[in-house]
Amino acid sequence: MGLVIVANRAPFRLTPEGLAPAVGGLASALLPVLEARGGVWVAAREEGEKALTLRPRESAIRLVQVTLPQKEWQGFYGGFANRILWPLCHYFLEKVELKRDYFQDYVRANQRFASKVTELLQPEDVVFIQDYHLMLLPKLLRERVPNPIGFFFHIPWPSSGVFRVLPWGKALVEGLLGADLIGFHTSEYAENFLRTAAHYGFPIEGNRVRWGDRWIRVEVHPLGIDTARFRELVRDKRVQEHAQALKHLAGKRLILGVDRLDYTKGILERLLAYERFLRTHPHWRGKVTLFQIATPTRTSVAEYRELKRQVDEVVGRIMGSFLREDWIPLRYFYQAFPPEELVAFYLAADVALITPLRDGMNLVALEYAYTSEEGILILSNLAGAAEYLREALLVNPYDLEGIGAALDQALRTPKGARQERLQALWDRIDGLDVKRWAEGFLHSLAEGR
Ligand code: GDG
Repeated sequence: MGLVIVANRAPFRLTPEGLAPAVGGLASALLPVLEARGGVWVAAREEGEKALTLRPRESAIRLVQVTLPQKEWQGFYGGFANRILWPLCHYFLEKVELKRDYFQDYVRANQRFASKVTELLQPEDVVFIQDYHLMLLPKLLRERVPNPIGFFFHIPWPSSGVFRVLPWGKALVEGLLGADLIGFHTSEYAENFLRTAAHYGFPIEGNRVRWGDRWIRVEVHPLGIDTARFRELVRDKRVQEHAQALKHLAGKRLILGVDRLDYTKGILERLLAYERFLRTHPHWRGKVTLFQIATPTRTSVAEYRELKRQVDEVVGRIMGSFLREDWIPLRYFYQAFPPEELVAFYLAADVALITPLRDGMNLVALEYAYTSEEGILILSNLAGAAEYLREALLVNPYDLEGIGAALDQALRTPKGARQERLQALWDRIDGLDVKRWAEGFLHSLAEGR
């Protein structure tokens, strides 16, 4: 049976050296699975953007792009996805810009995807649709083809009271109900979805929603990481050497943050918490240093440029207040690193400070806990991952003093206790392996029919 993955973005990006895997949770999760099974990946392409062509020897997968006219792309992606669904699902209501034009473009883009997928679909194929960009696609496809359709929602499904702020809420829920199986990272999101569907009048029985004579299943499938690949990277001599070099460069206890530069990730709040920590815990001055990697993202959206400006300002202020001849309190990297270098950062860090204000799952937390040998993970209790990584030090990401207290606690935790926590986390993360996630979801999709 062939697998057709449909997602907004392709799992590759163009670099001066050629094609490289895209940065982000989705590509990290699905590329290994599709490469192992073979199949088609369908993704959008903004008109004018260079088409991506995969040579057979570069990959076992076939890439098909759906070209969207520029204006439509702006409304669909820049508008409906990034200015409406993303902030709403992460509970940033004040950032939601409800514009009808955005919804029109979202409908058109989803229709183009539907035509393309219908065109290439073989009778035996299974369709696996990804994320909030394509919420109308399951229904559009269900009207045209009988194939099994799975849908996975990678970001939080908010409480039904928040979701109902959307004037198009019912249409979006109906769009999803074209699928046979809808997956979420956590039970909280699945329950929120069921309540939302009930609000719009759909009968619910257990974890199933009825629409006419169809029953649609809602399940929890927490996404994990490619554990084998990370084990390999940790054993790589060059990665270990690089980690040593980073430790040397830091010269102090190394605290690490890694995120896309997105307001949901709580980078600004984390920097403010660190600034406050240095003020209120003066004995740690000169003994710790924070490395913050902020990967550029959605730079065409004004909101993100404004966030960058605010982050730059706080970075400057921390340096201005605390920098000493013999101590650099903060190193801020506004760039993306290759995976080997990222893992070297993980290995070098004594503490990872992962404090999103909301996050569907947060794979960085899993990657750090899995690769670290004696570090400690401080994790936001508002990230999906917190439902699974119980041995992390959980914090409220809005509570700046609480973050400082957790930092102090983490830095004081003896090696034995840190390793005990890690050991438990490794077992949990082994259980969340990405291949198991995809296979588990696809198995359930096949079984349910
Ligand atoms: C969405 C949801 C959900 C980051 N910087 C670099 C880099 N990364 C990689 C990390 C990780 C991925 O990007 C980020 O994944 P997250 O899960 O942390 O966050 P989102 O991108 O927001 O992903 C999220 C996810 O989808 C999956 O469902 O968990 O909640 O928001 O794999 O390693 N990779 C490289 N260089 C970097 O500088 N190579």
